[in-house]
Amino acid sequence: MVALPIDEIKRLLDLHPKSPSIRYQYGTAGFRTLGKVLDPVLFRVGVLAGLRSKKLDGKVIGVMVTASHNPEPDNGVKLVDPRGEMLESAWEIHATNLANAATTDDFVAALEDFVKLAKIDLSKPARVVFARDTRPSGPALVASLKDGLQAIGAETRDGGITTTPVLHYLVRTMNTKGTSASYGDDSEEGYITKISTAFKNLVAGKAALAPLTIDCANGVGAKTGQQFQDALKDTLPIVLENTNGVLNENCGADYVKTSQKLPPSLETVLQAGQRACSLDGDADRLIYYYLDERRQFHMLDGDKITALTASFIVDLVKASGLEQKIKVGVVQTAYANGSSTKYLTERLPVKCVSTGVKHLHHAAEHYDVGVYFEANGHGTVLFSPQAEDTIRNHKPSTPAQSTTQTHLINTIDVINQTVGDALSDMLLVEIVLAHKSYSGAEWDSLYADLPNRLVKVVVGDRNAFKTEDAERRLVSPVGLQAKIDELVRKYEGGRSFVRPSGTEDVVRVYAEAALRPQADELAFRVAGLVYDEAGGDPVNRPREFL
Ligand code: 16G
Ligand code: MG
Repeated sequence: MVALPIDEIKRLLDLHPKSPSIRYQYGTAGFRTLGKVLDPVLFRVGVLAGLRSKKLDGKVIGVMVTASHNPEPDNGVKLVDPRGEMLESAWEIHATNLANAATTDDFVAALEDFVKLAKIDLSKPARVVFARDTRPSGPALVASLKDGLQAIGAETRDGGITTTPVLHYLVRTMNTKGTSASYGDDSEEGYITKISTAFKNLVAGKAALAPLTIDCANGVGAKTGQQFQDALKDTLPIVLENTNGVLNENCGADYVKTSQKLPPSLETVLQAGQRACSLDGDADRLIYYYLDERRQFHMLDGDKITALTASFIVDLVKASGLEQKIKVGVVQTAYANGSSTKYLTERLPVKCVSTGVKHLHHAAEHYDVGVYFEANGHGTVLFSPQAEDTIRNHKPSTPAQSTTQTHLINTIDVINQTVGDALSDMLLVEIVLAHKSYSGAEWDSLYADLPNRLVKVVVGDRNAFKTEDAERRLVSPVGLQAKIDELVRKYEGGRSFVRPSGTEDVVRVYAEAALRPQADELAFRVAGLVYDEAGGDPVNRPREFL
């Protein structure tokens, strides 16, 4: 029996003491908080990643150090499972427990219990690949992570500074290397080459694409964006903006989606009619937009990306003669605009699940081809292994079918199936626009978004808010849902729901209605109900919560 290297763990852990006053939680997006308090967490995550790999017989586990779209002083860390998917949820609680062990002895005791409980064979090897985004707190946090990995004796690979989706790609390719399920070459160059080659194949013979402006959120997407720029050259002229200012400040996908505005830095850059898109800080979210002739801003969010790309894939499946064998379905969350859900349900099976990538990803795995995007721009397309085989082995009966079959195969390669990938998704969008000869306005006209509004309410205890039906209804506090229903009935096209955030200590209120002022009013009135319910101080009640 191989035992835990207790002395080595203790020696290194003592270098990363935990403050007794801080409680950490492995939430929807891993651990995420101020970068300066994360040092002890990174060490412990290193140990846990090693154990996760041992548990899975030495398969490579990924660790990404990022806080995505959050402000620059924040940071975070999340684990990636062997196929490039999020850490199995059952382990989240163990991550939380280990991160909160108060002293070195407590940590070692918790570790020993966990190894027994999870039946981890410590004689197995541990292999971990890690990467970080561009945050200033990154290098020190990675150093702490490396101590944790050393303590558990893991074999490591440093993926350097790269996007979250590249790290997920590395995990998958390292684990499938040399097998029939090989996902590509296990390097960043392999990633760029695989995707850009498929892109070039798909736009060959189409009219030249107009330049595309990318707002890089001053994040790591600028680096990967540059690599695509070099690989694609004139096939897709790329203009990179917001490449080295303050991360996520007044720019990026989250800024655009939340404020429903153009990043101010693009105001002088973007011409009317020209399309542009924003990435978030770790390049796993994508929002498109354009200005019309009157320089009015129009946003094309995750829902519009679903509508565009899902119909493209459905058309290719049909044209290849595979309609009977391959069913395409869509996964959304309650945040999907009501118009998008209507548009999609008229055409395809659509499922609604709770917020968070892992819920969407798992639901999408149930279709032959599952297209999922959150309205915030995070998403991808999953092809089941059987669907992929069917597509690759299909015997076309006409030259036209053969062409669309090749298009489908290239589409599979352009997509990063491990996780939402802003740059790969962006290229997929560009392919569809090229194939359909759509401008941004034509794409936008697939359906008209219902005006909507998202409001945050600070409450004493967000855990008092519990939901059901994919977060569309509140079960607790008791009685609040009935009040919301009563209010919603007064608004034409009204819909509203309330859920506790998984990443911030707030409750979120979403509302939509046929007209802009009504959507705003409904959101604020529901927020008022939440505020009162949570015992908010009537004197300081925000004025807009009517
Ligand atoms: C995290 C989730 C994202 C979700 C968001 C909701 C992952 C990798 N990311 O960023 O999918 O939309 O949280 O945040 O799962 P909220 O719970 O604060 O509204
Ligand atoms: Mg992100």
